[in-house]
Amino acid sequence: MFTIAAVAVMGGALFGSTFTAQLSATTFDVKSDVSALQKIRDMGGLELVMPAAFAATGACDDASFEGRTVVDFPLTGVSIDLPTGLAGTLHAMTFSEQIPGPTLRVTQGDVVRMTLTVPDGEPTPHGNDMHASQVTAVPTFGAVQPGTSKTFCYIAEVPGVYKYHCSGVNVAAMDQHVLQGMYGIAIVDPIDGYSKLMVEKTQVNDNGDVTRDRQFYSGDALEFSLQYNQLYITDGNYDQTKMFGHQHTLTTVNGQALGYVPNEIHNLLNNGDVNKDIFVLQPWNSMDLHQYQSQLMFTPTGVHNRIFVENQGNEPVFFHIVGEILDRVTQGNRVQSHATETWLLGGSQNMIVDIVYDEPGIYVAVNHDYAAIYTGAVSITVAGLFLPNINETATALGVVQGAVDHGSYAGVLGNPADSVPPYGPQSIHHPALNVHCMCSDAVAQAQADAGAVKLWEAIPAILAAAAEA
Ligand SMILES: [Cu+2]
Repeated sequence: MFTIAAVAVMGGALFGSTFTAQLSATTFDVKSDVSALQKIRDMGGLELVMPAAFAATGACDDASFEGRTVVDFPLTGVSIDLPTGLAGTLHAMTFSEQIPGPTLRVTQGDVVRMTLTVPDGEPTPHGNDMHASQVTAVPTFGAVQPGTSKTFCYIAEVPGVYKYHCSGVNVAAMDQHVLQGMYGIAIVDPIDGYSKLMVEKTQVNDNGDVTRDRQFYSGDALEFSLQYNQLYITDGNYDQTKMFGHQHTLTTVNGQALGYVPNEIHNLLNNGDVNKDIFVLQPWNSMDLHQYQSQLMFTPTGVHNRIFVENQGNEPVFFHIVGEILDRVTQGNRVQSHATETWLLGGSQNMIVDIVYDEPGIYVAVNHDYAAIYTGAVSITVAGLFLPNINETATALGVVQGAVDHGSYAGVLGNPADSVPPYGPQSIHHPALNVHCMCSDAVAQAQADAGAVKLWEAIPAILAAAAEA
């Protein structure tokens, strides 16, 4: 059983030094006593408080920040309802009304100025722990009460991909807040840029010998980001018993189970019928689902892809792309592998996968744990112009521009906006984006305002115009 005393001990172990807990004598069962969390909330959380001398931790006026670029990163901690597609409504907790939260992108050496605001009326305080920082956890990540905000600053010293997450109410209920949606990533680009990519190939020489033929690609890349997690829910609420047993309800990628599979648009364009499914699992088929309708990811062949991957969850991710070999795996600023079939990410672990798709086709990124595959960890990328009907139909429709011009269907349908991180100095820009996210209508509209296409409006309008002509 999980007692407050146990939480305090855990906190002590986590933070490694002395602290005073407001609660000392009281112990109660958090799992079964629903009033326990309320008691913690009423007192403003378990205060793992250090002396006031440490109050300046994370302050933004540090002399070492002078001469550096300061990047603001505002977040709002807010509870909203979102659909899960397969398990009813999720009573989600979010950063800024989206799961995952907004992606921060900075260059190594920049100062990040993070402000977390919790609106009045939000039923619980929230916190924020950015793994890209190296700022003492206590008291920096303490609870931010409803109706208040808190700012801390740090230098992003080490390049890589880093999780950020809600730290709950001074670490109490942190599991609930994270697994109900409060997580995101920070990408810290290396100060000297990304290395060129080497891909192992072979060739037959003029004299008939088969020899190695290494191919090199510039550090510039077409970029995607994939964040893995689980939902442990009953009736839309976090179910801690399921979490303790690692019995997830759904496996999510960027907040959604099976969010990157075909939908009825692809059915129509490729099979001529919205009801003729291309793939065995298409739970987000309808255009009425708007930003929640599943979308495919697209890339041309022969182009350097850089995928930022984070395991936000509570279970391992065996990252594999069916039909491909991961050409390079980087963690932090160190290459871990040149070519590997699968790479294991433990909880709160990340990597950058570099890959070049050589052949046109359908490639499926999975967590190669069958329990994860069957519950949602399937994300499809179509490389090149593989589906001739989509090519013909979609190019003729001209939703955005011609597919042929770009060597991928992203030219007409766009890539899902939530699969593409903010651009950095070495990003190859996507020809178009479509509105897609596990997010509120306001966030979806913000994507549209930034240029992403609402396919659920564009496709029917174009089809109607085509029928009239
Ligand atoms: Cu929270």
